[in-house]
Amino acid sequence: MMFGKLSWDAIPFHEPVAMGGVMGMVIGAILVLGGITYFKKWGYLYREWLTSVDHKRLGVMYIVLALVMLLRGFADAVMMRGQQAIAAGDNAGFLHADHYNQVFTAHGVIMIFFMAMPFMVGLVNIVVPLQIGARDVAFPFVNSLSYWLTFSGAMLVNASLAVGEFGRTGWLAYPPLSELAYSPGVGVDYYIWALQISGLGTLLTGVNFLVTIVKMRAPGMTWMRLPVFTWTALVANVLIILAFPILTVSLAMLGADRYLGMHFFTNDGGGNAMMYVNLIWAWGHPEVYILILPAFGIYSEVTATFCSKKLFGYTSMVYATIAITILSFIVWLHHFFTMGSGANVNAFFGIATMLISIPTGVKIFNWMFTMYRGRIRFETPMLWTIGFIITFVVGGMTGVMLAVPGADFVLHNSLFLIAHFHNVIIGGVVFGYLAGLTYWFPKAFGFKLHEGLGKLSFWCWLVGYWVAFTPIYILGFMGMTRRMQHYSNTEWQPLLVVALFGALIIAVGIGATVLQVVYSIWKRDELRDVTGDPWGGRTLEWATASPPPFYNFAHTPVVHSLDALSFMKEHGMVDQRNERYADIHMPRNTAVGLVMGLLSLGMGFGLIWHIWWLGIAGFVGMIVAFIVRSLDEDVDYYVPAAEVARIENQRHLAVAHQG
Ligand code: HEM
Ligand SMILES: [Cu+2]
Repeated sequence: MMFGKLSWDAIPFHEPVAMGGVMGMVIGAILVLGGITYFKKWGYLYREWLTSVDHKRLGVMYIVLALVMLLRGFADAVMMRGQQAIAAGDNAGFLHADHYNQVFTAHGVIMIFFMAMPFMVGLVNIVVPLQIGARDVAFPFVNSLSYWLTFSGAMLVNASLAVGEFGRTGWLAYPPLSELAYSPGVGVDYYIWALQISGLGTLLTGVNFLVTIVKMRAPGMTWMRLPVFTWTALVANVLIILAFPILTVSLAMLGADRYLGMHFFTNDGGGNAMMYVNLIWAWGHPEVYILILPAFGIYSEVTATFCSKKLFGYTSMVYATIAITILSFIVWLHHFFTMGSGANVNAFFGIATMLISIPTGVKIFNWMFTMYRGRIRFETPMLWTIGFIITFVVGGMTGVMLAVPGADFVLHNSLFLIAHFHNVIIGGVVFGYLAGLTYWFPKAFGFKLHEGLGKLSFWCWLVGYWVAFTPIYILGFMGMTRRMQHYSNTEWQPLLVVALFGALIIAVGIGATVLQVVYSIWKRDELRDVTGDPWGGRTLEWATASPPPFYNFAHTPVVHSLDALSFMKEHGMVDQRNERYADIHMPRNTAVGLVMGLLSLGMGFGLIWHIWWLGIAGFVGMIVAFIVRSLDEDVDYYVPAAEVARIENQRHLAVAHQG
């Protein structure tokens, strides 16, 4: 009773591969926690980071989470590539079917929900308030709560490796397979609660940033002066608000089937699995635009900056972004043309899907025309952008192929689909976020990332992607289906060996990024930037120090045009100093977000294992913590003008000192 379904059998001692992963995770955790203890950093970490409500700190914590989960998701990818490279004919490989199914499910879930999403939200957190000249987000405490809910979801997925199992259902947990009758273990329950908890965090983020961008723009920043990245962040957060409740409801209904014996999606009792498939894709298709649109925003900022020109066709870029946002809600059925909706319905969704290529094409031309006759500086963020354009165009075209219902009947569930979406998600989303990481890293930390290692990472990802996924396209045409733990057609094997080789090249790229971060921290004095504007930026985030003071701007900037900082530079307004400072109103740090996150972790774990007292205690605890927080009146304070003056003068001295 006390421990619900939990017992020692839940730990996979008999599975060497899983135990290897567990050991790795435990050793990693011990090293990190031990290091913090040894260097006596707990107090600092707690005060300055874990309880912080500063959007910049939260942004950094989101990206750290994303990079850690990238390592985990990529380890899964290499295991699958390794398995498929050898498991042909009589060879069974090293992963048995049950484990292989968990691995591809965990890989998809981790990469989308706990790598790409936190990476995006992290960049938006660091950049958007600075780009619009704000002191923080609209609801700083909610921002911290969002982070800790996301963190809690990620920890549940990691816990499933060591305690119990993860779903074997694929990353969207289609019923009837995900129903109790076919997935009686806790795997799907881990899935449901990890996504419910982190999904709530994401929804709160959506509301937070929508309000921030609508209400907190600096004076003079009209909609048509909004930096492109902030535009894309705005529509991504609107999409979150519209789409994530659908995810919540779908998972709640699946949960009701599993926990309360209901029949929404079962085979019997009046249930219908296709309702789930419709609902989950009504969330899922907008989700891919939630990921890609901010990446498009990053490419726009990078292209303008590294060509030292204003972006070609800003207005068309904004309208293209809005068009994609709207279209993204009327294409979801292209994920199941084969379900039997009939020719007319399929034709509608096929054509709607193809239409998206028009605004996307507009964007591609805008980037290219910005480069045309520009003085392009080929630093790493620009390389990612060029690599993106080349790679993404191919992914876009194979997407249009899949949007033809007749073609999709043949390609559905084949490796061609796998190649298509990795083509757009690696060449679009991952390249974009890595460009953003390099571009804004000096803003967050005050020193650049090492350029040579950044270039190495770029070339490995670019070449690695093509070597890893071109064979997957071909295998799709040869008839190989997705999610195969073993195959008997040995003709496929050579291409799968090439694909493994490609994944290993990507591994070098990921290693280069890790090394780049470590090496750059070590050499930070050589890579230091005291100007706050290392790339010749055009937008407001570059108008303040790097790292920015916690209040971002001593004086709220006034915006006179698009590319506000370029305008200031051209009109000699940058070095003008206004020495009369005023008190600044700021939010106080709080542990409530952290506490609620940990309580949600307890709640989720209790519900997964049917440890009802823990589930209830976690839930009640969260409500109590929230009420306590609501009653707390002491949530903000004023930074005295003298303190602001001290911080600002220190910075001006440092800049003057460097000359
Ligand atoms: C970095 C290199 C990557 C490699 C080598 C890789 C490899 C793979 C492999 C082998 C599969 C299984 C294919 C099959 O069903 O036969 C897969 C599935 C998948 N991958 Fe990746 N992947 C990578 C990156 C990513 C990224 C960055 C994302 C998303 C942000 C992602 C999302 C997914 C999803 C959603 C699935 C489907 C899982 C399912 O079938 O339920 N992958 N990947
Ligand atoms: Cu779609």
